[in-house]
Amino acid sequence: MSAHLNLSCKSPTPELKPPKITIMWRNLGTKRSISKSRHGWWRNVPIAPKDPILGVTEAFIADTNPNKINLGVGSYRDDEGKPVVLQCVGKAAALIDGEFQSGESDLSFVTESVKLAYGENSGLMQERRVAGVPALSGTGACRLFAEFQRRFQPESSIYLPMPTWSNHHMIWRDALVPQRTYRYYDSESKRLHFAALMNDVKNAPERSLFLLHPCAHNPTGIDPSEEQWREISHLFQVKKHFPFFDMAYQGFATGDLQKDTKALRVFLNDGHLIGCAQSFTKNMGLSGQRVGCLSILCADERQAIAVKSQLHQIARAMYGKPPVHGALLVSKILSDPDLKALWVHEVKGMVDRISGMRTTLHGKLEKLGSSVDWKHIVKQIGMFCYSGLKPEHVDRLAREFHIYMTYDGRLSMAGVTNANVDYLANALHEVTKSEGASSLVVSLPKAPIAEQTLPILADSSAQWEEFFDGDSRQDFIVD
Ligand code: KET
Repeated sequence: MSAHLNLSCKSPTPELKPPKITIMWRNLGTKRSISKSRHGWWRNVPIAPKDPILGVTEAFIADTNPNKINLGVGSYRDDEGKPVVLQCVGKAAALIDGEFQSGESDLSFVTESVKLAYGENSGLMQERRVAGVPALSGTGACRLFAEFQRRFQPESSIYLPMPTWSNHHMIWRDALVPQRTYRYYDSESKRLHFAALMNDVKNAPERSLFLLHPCAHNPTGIDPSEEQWREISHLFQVKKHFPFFDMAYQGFATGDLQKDTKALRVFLNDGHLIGCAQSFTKNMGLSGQRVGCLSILCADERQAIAVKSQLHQIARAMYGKPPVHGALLVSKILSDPDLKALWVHEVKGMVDRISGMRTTLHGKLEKLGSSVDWKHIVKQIGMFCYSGLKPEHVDRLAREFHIYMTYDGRLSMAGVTNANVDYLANALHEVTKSEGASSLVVSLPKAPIAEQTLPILADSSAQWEEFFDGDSRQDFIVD
């Protein structure tokens, strides 16, 4: 009311009336310049390169051939090629239905996840030295850690195994953390290149941060033995390195969830402070729920409180909190002895199906008289077979046989079924007919790769070839 009065008191003379601003603004530009500026905002945005893994699924979906097979993404499928809802998940869902969904569920989810990874009786939770937070699955846990690393170790790099999950490169790139690689795989023998790995760990500057796959290494399907983990852990102690474990496949290496934590146990026994990203995407089939946990073992409770508060703050500004439903499912399964026993049994079932398919595929290729030595199909563990197929084989498999996999020749064994294994074996035999026994060799750089700030974003065989090409110290600039 008073505002109205004031205005009317100060009513300007007719000549000084405010101009009709809207009309003047409209007159300032022609229709043409408006539409031009509208188009201008994002004119310089290029189409992003396809994700090396998710792009495969897109190509698979677009293919209408009835025989098509998706061996791209590492998600578990049953023998009918369908995603599974584990029985333990179904039962847990019925139990948590209507349960009060408060922030308090965080606590038991984190406690249960940490117990699963670090060991039931490790006592670390009682010591309150673990800073753990729920995360948006394994990817989110890695991203959160990468951000934390940049903030609190701003001078540091991340050492990634060569090869590794392609998204590791993108995650640490986006967190602006420089990347280095350490050698892991010997393409000739298709085994762990233990000597090279130890050499690179030794030659890294003291107090470096290393990403380690504790079990079922993606993509190679090769893990260090317990003895080798001991050696690695010892060298980490000497060099004061920090191990960050990305555990996306707990259970998938041996079929036993506890055995698969052996790397963590070795490091914990040696007194290391560690970080760990856990994912329940594969081992609980919770792909759509995005459930994960990031934990950092600190020197004492005070540090753990500080670290946890920072992790919460980073997450708060990025996405708040992850959805709670998946975390409730996981904590229900992990804390209920019957559900947990059922889950343990179901994990074993998934792993047995995959290893059965390895044996069947290998047998079929032998029967076909393939000239290639395919023993690695059965020797490798976990979800993948790092086949050694070259980009031209991968291209042919997609074009002629409608079989899809990533350009590095990684096959997701979870996509192989009793119904498609004959067709797959025939196709593999067909595209490798001209190859000799030892010719399926992935070309990897011979030396560790120097600092990279750019990702590996290969969406064509040409890009993969460029990536793996000769000089291992080149910068990978892919735009
Ligand atoms: N770490 C590793 C080593 C890994 O292979 C994956 C997923 C993740 C983390 C991410 O997990 P998630 O919980 O889904 O966020 N790898 C498969 C799927 C993908 O690329 O998204 C894959 O390699 O096919």
